[in-house]
Amino acid sequence: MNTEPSKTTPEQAPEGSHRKPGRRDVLSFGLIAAGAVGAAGYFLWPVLRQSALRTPEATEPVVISMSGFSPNVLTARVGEKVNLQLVNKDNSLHSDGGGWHQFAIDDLGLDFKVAPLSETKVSFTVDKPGTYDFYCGICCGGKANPYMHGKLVVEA
Ligand SMILES: [Cu+2]
Repeated sequence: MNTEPSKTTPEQAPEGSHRKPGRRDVLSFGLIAAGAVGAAGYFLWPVLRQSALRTPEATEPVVISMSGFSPNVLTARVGEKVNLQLVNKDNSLHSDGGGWHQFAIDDLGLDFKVAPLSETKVSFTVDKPGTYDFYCGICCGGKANPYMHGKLVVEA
């Protein structure tokens, strides 16, 4: 009969590896989870707050500011003229880009710039269906800033 009190044997895991999660573990898990959710939200927010527009013939206002494009999803049809009124609500006191904004689509060779507190009408036609990324590369980290992007969906 073995009456020895239990002793650590080589097969047993070293002390500590099987401990129950303490307050610190729960806390750091919470912080990591909150950070992950926050980061996901940061990158998803431009997608989640998407508001689609539009009718092809009308001139649609697209307001551009430091917080992005509104609306940030545009739809059009192949071969139909897309008419946009780009509205820049920021003034020239913005140190980041001097208040200028841009509406650029690399794949279509489009690059429109809008001066501070001004508007400009632009139009273009797309002859290939697809989803095109538009962006402003002037302010707030430029193209790398997920807020300064939108998409143009062109249907056949
Ligand atoms: Cu901008």
